[in-house]
Amino acid sequence: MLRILLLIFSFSVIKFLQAEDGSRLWLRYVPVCSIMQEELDNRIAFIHTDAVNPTIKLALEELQLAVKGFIGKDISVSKELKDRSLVLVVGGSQLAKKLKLQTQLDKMHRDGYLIRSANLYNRKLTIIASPTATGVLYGTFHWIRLVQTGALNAGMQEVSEPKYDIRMLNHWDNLNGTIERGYAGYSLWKWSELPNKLSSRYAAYARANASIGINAMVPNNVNANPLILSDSYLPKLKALADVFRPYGIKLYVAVNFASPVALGNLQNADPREIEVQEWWNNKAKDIYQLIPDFGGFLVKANSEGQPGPMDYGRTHADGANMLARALKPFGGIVIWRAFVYKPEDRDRAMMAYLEFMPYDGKFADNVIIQVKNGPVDFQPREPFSPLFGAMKHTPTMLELQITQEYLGFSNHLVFLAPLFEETLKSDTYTQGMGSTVAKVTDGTLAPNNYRAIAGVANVGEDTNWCGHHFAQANWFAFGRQAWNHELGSRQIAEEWIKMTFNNDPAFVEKIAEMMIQSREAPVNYMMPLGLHHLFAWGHHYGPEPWCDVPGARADWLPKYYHNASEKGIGFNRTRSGSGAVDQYHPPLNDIFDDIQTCPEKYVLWFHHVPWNHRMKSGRTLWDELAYKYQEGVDTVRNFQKIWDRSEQFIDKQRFAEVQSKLRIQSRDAVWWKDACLLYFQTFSHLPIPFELERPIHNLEDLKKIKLDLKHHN
Ligand code: GCW
Repeated sequence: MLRILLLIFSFSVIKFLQAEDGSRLWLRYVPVCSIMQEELDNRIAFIHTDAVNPTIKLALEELQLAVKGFIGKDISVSKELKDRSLVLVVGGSQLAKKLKLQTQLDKMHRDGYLIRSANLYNRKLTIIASPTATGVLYGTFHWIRLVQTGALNAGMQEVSEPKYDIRMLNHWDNLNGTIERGYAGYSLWKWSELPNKLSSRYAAYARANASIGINAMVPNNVNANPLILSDSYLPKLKALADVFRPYGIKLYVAVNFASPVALGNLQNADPREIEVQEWWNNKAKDIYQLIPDFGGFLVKANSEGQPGPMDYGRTHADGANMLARALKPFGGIVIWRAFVYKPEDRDRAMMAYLEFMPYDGKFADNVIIQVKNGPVDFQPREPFSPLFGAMKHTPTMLELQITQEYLGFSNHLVFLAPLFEETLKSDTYTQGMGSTVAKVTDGTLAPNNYRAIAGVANVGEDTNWCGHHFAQANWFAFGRQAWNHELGSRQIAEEWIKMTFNNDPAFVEKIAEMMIQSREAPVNYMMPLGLHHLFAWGHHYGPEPWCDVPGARADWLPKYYHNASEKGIGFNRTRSGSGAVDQYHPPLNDIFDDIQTCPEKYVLWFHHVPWNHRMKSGRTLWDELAYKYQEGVDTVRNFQKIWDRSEQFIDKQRFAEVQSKLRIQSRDAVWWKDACLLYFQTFSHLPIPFELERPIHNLEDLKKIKLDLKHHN
């Protein structure tokens, strides 16, 4: 008893001393409650394994660190199987045979793991087993998570396998250290110091990814600088790959399609030219010589000014297949992005589908098409991209945006798991009811060679990695959903809160509720009912629905999307408009086409709607719009109350930092509401319903606001 009291005392001192600046993310190994302490004390005295390699070493170290944090005890690594051992078992090892696990491991996904408590040979054992060392590392982190979230139980039997093989982060980091659409400081990658000096954050980053199952990354921007493939950069890439490897993370690179011109002095980058092909073949050889497990190329081609095969009259398939051939002998793949929209007189939302469908089935078997969740561009809410499920003979993968380009940067608390979940669970109907985006990308409905998912990263040099403490939850959620898209957002939120803040049920409940609501809140205070792209020119932070830049591409201006007039508002994508509805599989095309059946959350995405149109609530469209904006503002104000009431549960620093960001978010929400309502009112000529709060800004003043927020590129 005395010992426990002493331990508790020393833990509180440790807790007191430890700065809670967010740098430890969800990997905070703090003392657990006394029941769990006893349970752990009872179970873990040693760690045993017979397979020692760099990855298993990491798992051992992580366990030692965690147990030390949880119960203050140093556990030793034992060469033999002793009582009260935590046993790490890799497929193919003696131990796997001895413990009779091999048959089960043979049937499992290579990254999968099982965790089991057992009494074997009269010994109490906790087994973490996987066909591979990486899987053991994932299992280890999961076991730690179970302890942190209070979910460890004595008789447990858990088997877990990933839904996607490639769970990838795309960094939009430039070689000069800035990050396109990054809001957490400069890039983590110090290109000028590499390969000789390795920042300690490389391994810390890899560890955080491994803890949530992320196993692939692209360090550089898809608006790619050709230099990344130059002879001086390849050793830098190798140095990063070497750090990431033991954590099970494969390195990929974003490439500039015109690299042979920029680096190889070739006349052009035409994929039909033998010289060009040879240049890529040789480049692939050079890369694999340094990085034998290199993953492959990510390509943004013929999009927003990037070069591509169409510059030479060739197709996406020609371009992708040339690169695919270069990588094939080494097992690499090409991830070719579908984010394309030529400056044409067509609906931008239709462009990717129009451009890619003709090449369905024409891509090499080591090419996968990366499609953003929605058909336009990571807006607060979009319907899913109609390419999902439509491409029957070409694997597609989902690209999500973790960084909050269109969701208040790192100032707004927006938990993205519900947005990701909404996309993954969207029914494409392409193979009958239940053909969700998840199922058309995870191999369930089409035997994909590559089952992959990507998220645009939100990490940078900031001490807390993501700028906003709650933005860490989006990195976490992406990893958890990439592993298992069936996990509910609520469960993910609760896990994250328990690991990142604390386990108190009342606190967890309130904060989880707040996080879940935080997905709809910005939709309401920025762009409710299917509105989209009302953002300011040059940055995507504040509202500028009135924005007009002479000479700018029409589809870069908000008016193109909202079409507000005296008659009404919204983009007519029905059959009487752009016809985009027919890119969706029946019955969705008819559902979206008919204003009576189109879900109201998408109504202004698909329809141009009269101001006095009756909504399901019985209100007119104008009133409903005003109500939605108000609801967004009210929700964020309520977040402030929830947070302020939770002070006792949170360390000082993180409490104050989140509190101050919530104030910004509240002010911004009012800014958005006033800007949009006052501007749209110049068309509707209708009063803001009198029971709602009155605007506190003048439209003319709002129009003068010009934030000095550069593109971040
Ligand atoms: O979301 C838009 C961004 C660009 C980005 C582009 C893309 C990397 O505004 O900054 O460029 O999409 O996804 O390629």
